[in-house]
Amino acid sequence: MDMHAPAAAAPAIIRRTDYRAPDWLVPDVALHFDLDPALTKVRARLSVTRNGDHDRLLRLDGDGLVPLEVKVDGRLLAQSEWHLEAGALIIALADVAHEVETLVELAPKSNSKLMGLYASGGLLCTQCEAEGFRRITFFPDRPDILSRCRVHMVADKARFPILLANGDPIEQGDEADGRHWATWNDPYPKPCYLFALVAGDLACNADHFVTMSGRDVQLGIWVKEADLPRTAHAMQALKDSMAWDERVYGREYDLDVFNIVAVADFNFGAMENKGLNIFNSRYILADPETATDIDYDGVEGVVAHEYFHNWSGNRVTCRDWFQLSLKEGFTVFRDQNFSADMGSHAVKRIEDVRILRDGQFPEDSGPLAHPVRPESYMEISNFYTATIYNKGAELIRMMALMLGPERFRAGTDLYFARHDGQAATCEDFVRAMEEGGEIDLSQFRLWYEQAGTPRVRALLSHDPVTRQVELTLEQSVPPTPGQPEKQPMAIPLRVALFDPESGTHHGDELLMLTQAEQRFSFPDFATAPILSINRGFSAPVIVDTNRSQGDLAFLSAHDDDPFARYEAMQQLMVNVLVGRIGGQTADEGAVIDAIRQTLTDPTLDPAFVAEAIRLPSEAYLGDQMRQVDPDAIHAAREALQRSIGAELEPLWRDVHAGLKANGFALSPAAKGARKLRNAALHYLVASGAADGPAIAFDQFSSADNMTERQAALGTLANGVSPERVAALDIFYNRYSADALTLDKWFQTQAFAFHPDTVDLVEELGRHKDFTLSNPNRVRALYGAFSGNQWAFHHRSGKGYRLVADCIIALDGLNPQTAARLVPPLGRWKRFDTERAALMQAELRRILAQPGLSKDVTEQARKSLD
Ligand code: 0A1
Ligand code: ZN
Repeated sequence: MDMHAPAAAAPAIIRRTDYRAPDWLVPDVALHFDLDPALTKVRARLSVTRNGDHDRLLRLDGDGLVPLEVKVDGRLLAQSEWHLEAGALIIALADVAHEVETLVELAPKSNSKLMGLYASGGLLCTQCEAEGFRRITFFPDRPDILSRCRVHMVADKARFPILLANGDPIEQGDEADGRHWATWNDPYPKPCYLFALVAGDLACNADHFVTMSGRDVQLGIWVKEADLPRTAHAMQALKDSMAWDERVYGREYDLDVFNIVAVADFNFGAMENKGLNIFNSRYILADPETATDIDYDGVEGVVAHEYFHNWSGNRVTCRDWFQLSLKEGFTVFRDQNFSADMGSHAVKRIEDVRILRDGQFPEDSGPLAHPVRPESYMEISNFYTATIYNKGAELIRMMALMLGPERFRAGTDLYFARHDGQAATCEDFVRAMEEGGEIDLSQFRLWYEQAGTPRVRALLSHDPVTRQVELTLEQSVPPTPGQPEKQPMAIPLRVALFDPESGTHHGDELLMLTQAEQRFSFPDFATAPILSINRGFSAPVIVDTNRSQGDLAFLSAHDDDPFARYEAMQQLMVNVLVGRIGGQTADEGAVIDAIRQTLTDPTLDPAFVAEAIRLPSEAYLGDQMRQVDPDAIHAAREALQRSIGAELEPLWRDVHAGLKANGFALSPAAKGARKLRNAALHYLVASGAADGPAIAFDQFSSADNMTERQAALGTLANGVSPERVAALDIFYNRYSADALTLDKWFQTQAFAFHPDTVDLVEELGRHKDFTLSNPNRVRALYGAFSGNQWAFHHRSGKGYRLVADCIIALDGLNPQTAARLVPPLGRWKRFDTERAALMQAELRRILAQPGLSKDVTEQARKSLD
């Protein structure tokens, strides 16, 4: 061994404060693709202009590219006239404007990272966000360079009859040798991360949309011919999104065509490339046979999200990647409200808060915590996080709440008008809100700077003599990596004070908590009221209160804010469970009564009831404890579930039988009924009733939709009945040819509360249908498994080893997807010393791998701190 070999260089850290305007701009690009999976030639002609008075070299980013030709103003440069530096092409240019041309060759079919130009199921497609364009051609790959782009593609006509790119189609034609070509032009200057092309044998679900100004836009959803019948829901979602953005934000679509392509291999959910969105097929394809209601909602939400990016992301883009939440937080907020308008506001809010608590709160309290506008990164792909997306959306929501609808709209109008065609910052957005909405957001800006979930302690006291009610609020923001000290935040809290006699309140108030401790007085209360706080989850904080179980039971029956009502019920359950886990004999009667009361209240929407009666997840319970004890949590939760099941058994039977539908429908009412019916089945089986597995098996076999079929399968998968094995086999045989549905078979087993889950996952990792090359399959098995707290944290450490093995094996193929599996291993500080040591050992083993990617290195290193 060479003792002088340098240690693997630490990946460079990029800092927000190092931002500098670009040295060279690229107003126009012409790209020529000679497409072939084995060897694609890319010729790029860039018009470059010097930005300011300087003599710095032109630097065109590249990742794994070798220039076969470099020309400046038509002249072929000698090798000595350019050089490569960390993959980038460096050229000295004399004047203020030049034309630079490069030629490179790519092998899309060997691109397993799924970044840049790659092959998926016979298609050629691209993914450029965040830094994939530099894997296609030499270019200043940063979002503040906006270029008009023209794309010319040539390919074999039989294999790739459809050629799509950004913008509008211009021309197409045939060549003599069985090849054909197409030219597309995108008139809107855009950053290169929004570049896309697709070539393949695709069928189109074609439709159209007439915009608010009367323009007719051609819509196309492109999939494999056999999948066409599964595209109707996505098309409806697209048209609904287009109409919604006009109605709610005054935003009209701007090109003559809007295309969506579904691909089977994709690292994330979907991508908002200008005029040519590329989707993970799981967010396009849906039919009752294979998609659950959650899948349908996912399709609707993601189609809307990508469409909404046309304004919040594309027309106004990000100056640098530290501003990622500018487009993502705002766009998530927009898609959440769209979905709420399409279905139930109450239920959507509950679902979104659950996603935040399950995904973002743990991130914010762990080693990977970062502000919504981060200060530094090694690999930007690691920052497509729940904090940037979901907490970012909560920040926009708080501003919208503080401003009210009209002033918020004035703020967004100003933002779009002022920054259209620009690369903007989070600060630009906040300033537009301040000016358009006439509000001072100075202190609110801390939400972008400080990581960590604020904690608010709320104490209510009542003086019967003065009839005064006093609410004392204290806030604290926990230390997070690099931020030991925090300042008080501006926290908008919606509150109401309920009269326990009448069950009503005198109105909802918005309190602004801006200091570390603050008192609010309310006059004229004869009796002590009951506090309803953080109604609608007005701020993404953790609230501790001095409310009794009786107060919570009252709110779970009377609160007129659906979120607060749900929350009271959850807190009631958490108190019992955390008490039990801590060895106390907490009374479960209040929980059972509240569930009975909720189930039998005819005024409630079944979808809301299903949410309200659901026990908090094991992970959420873990978050409420000083140290997570996965076995004790599991045992306590299972025991409570069994009691609820047994005590209310006749009710569960009634609900389950009563909600059996006569034929499938996708209306909110039908979806709500299925949700509650599945919850009833779950409790019925949990009760231990002898016929439970048979009833589940019957639902599994007779269902005419995947929502009921998969729920029954999931319920059976938790147990050890003979029906479990039968149902899993039937499911496999029926769906093994359909990748998205087979994912559910893997996922259901990885999620199962079964004593042998960890061994089953190991076996499934060797199953003939398991593959590391498809990110959906990897997430279905290992992603789901690492979210199964009880199984993943198996005392033996085997769960940690399985996930670490997967990360190591996957890193060489697809580092982005590998890196997304690291965070669960980084939660070791929350566990006992034995588990913590096992998790740390796996992180060290990962870090010891030679040639480890920057993606996994960053996540694993930070996770060990
Ligand atoms: N902008 C997309 C997310 C996305 C990010 C990176 C990707 O490449 C691997 C793909 C998609 C969105 O918010 O939907
Ligand atoms: Zn997005």
